[in-house]
Amino acid sequence: MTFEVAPLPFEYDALEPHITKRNLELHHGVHHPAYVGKLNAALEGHADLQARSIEDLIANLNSLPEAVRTAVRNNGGGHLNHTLMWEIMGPNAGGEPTGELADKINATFGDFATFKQKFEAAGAAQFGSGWVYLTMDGSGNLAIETTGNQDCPVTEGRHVIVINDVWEHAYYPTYENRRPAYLEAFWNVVDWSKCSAKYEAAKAG
Ligand code: MN3
Repeated sequence: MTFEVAPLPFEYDALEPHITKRNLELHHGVHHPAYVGKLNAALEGHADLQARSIEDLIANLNSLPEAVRTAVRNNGGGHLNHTLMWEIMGPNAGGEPTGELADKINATFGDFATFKQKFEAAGAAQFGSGWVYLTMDGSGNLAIETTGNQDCPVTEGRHVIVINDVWEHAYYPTYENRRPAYLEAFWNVVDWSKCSAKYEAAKAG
């Protein structure tokens, strides 16, 4: 078995004008598959590792054989991060979270507007390439965090609820160098029902 990029459940032009068709063609059609190709190349001959899920490999990164650990960290991390992001995006999305996730965001950050502001600020402040997340730990605490390159909070035992890519390739075709504009527009493509599903799954462990 080799890892594969799942098709998007919407067309490449479905997120316009927030993310252009060309931007998504490059990001989902070229960048993400490049990570998967390198991951598969690194795991050739490791049938035991190929049989595991990408979440399992990234969660247990530090117990993987040293010969493949860096390749899995970078390219497996790239596969998992992108997969998690596509899963919470959609057309006709945006708005606000509802139910328990909304309550938890309000209790943690004060209100939804403050949460968005802090998430955008964290994404803008991440130096160089990386990611910005809303995560939940094993005790149910929410936090905004960032990683560099393709590191993922799943390695640290946390669950990803909301995720955005701040590598230049994620926004340059639509926004050129204006990362803050992209971070602000991101909310229009977040499908909060999908984020709530991730929250419920995280609660279940
Ligand atoms: Mn990317």
